[in-house]
Amino acid sequence: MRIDVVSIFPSYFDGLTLSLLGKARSTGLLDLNVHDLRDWTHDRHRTVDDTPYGGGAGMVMKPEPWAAAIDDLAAIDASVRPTIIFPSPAGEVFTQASARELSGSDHLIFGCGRYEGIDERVFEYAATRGEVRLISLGDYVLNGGEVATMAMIEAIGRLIPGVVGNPESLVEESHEDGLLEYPSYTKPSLWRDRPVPDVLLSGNHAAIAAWRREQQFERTRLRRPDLLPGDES
Ligand code: ABV
Repeated sequence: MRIDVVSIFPSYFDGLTLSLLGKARSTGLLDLNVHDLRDWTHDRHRTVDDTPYGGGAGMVMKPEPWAAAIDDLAAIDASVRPTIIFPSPAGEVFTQASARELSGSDHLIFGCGRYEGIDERVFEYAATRGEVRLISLGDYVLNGGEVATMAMIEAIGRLIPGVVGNPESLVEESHEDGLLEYPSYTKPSLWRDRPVPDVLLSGNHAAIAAWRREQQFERTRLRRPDLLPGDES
């Protein structure tokens, strides 16, 4: 998979050289390219923002550098229509299902907005070059799209076949089956007066599987009832 990220703070993404995604990049499973939006400006001050028409607080990102960036990046592989993602608190909510779906893409482009937003015409223009998605991590506001993009790249990247060494570790995680994960324990079996649940030491694999399933339902009911069928919230 090829991923291009456009940001005015490209060094935010230095962390993606670490750990599993860093390995995936060096082995060629993930071709991640981070770009500075200002490289698509032409004025002496490398201007990316301007005052909003109609008035209001803050600045809006200008359309021209974004269009030039999208043109160049979409043309890199003309054989695929990229998915162009703009993190936005006004977008659809990102879930494990979104990550799964996007992990099957050949080319993702992330546009990281700052200030009060990006000129609306950029989204319309981008739709002439690829499949545009405005995506939110949740109902809170960040200072820009960079941190949201990093979270999405990590969630998507680890689902690319071969990135996570043991694929079985992916299936038992929270959200893959719509429920929260069961609790995990390791040695010692008694620690500061707290025992590991007996069933886990029993060697009875059917009983262990049943207990873990119950724990998944119980935790989901307590912490995330919205995930259970019949919840209208
Ligand atoms: C993108 N907040 S995504 C740009 N939750 C600015 C703020 C922001 C995003 C999110």
